[in-house]
Amino acid sequence: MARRRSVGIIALALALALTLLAAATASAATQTVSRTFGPIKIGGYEVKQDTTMGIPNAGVDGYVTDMTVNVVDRRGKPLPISRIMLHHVVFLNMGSPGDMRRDRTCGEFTLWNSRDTLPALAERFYAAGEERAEMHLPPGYGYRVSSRDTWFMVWMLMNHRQMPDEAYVKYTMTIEEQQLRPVTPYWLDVANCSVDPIYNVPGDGRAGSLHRRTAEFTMQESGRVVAGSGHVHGGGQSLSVTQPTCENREVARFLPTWGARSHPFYNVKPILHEPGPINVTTMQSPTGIPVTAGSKLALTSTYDGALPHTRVMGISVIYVSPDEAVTDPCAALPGDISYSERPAGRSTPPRFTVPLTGIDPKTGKAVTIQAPPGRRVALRSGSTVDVRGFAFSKPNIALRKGARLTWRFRDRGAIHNVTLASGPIGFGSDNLDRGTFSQRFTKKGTYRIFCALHPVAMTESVVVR
Ligand SMILES: [Cu+2]
Repeated sequence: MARRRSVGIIALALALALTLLAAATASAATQTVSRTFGPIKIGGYEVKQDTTMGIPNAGVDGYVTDMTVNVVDRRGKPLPISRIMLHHVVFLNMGSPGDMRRDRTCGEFTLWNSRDTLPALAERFYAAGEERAEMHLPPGYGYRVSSRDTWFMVWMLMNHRQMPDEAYVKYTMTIEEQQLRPVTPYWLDVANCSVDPIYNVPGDGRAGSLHRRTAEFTMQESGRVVAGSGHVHGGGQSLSVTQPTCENREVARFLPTWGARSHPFYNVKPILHEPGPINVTTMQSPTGIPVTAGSKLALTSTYDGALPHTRVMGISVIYVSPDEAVTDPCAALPGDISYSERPAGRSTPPRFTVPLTGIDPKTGKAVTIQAPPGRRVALRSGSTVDVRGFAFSKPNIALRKGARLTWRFRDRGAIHNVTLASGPIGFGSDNLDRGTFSQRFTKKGTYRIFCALHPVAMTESVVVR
């Protein structure tokens, strides 16, 4: 009897322990985890960009349902843009043995020097810029992750102060350990497959005109688009996702909101690029927008066409829940498509002129300049400017209308570009450490130019008469 009772007590204790364990497991099923990468050391007024392999991954096996990112100090406190600006950050996942990932819209990525490429053996699954885009999937869906994943990060940060600084990129994820319906990220990008997917809006149209750029993407599986987000730069009007296969009907539209005139983006000096939006709407649909393997989605990026906007982007990341039961990509759209609310702000991109910035020789501080120091030299069409030693060899140039200028990139190992800050027509070169870039100046006026990677050190003024 005694033995039986003890067995009974043990059984009871075991049952109790199992119950407690189950409760513990249930409470651990959803967790919020934060990971930090850094420190990233950035010189005074430096724009720093890189691709880092092996950043901390989710650390657990499960499904990411929500993800946010910010730039913080050593103690985890968010850094104001008066110190560091997170220009953009992209997260890529190579997966793990037995669950290798590949990017769905690129075979290979072009690297920072615009020349070397790497096979796209990792999928871009989340990104954010100044608008701090967030990933929020509808209930029941998740992006599958494992503690054995290899993660990459493509990032660009700007130091707005004279003194060297350091920053950490902190990303926070809600992770569900139970199985959810997995989503596949599709990266839609009108300048796709580059770690710096930029293009330039000439901005020589009349007031109110628009500039559009479209790219098409082939879906690799049938399923339903359950969420999406967008990224544009200064001057952006909208991002529109359409189905060319279905009379090009619009299935999603992402809208930027711009800060008020008093917003730090327009007031924290130096201003090293045209400020981006403070928010871009995100889309959710628990039912999902139908897509089928082989059908196409198009992304159209629309910008203001009346002012130049250089080195802009047009990107949307959408999340597809694979479902072989979807056979008609043109089936009726679900009734549950919803968008995040737009914050207070301006709904159309403000007119903004990017100033040239130089260094005050006395204080070493950044100041707005009209032109770099030095005399202006008149050049014939076909003349060349050397880009060498972190400088343009001829910083002040006068040209006749219609003349062509060629920049020769001669800083081996250091990448530069030639980018319009302000002027009659927008243009920008690739990021280059060799080779040349040419531009014909077809409109009279003053062209203020900089290297967007070294905007304080490398400036140039071209007056076209
Ligand atoms: Cu440069």
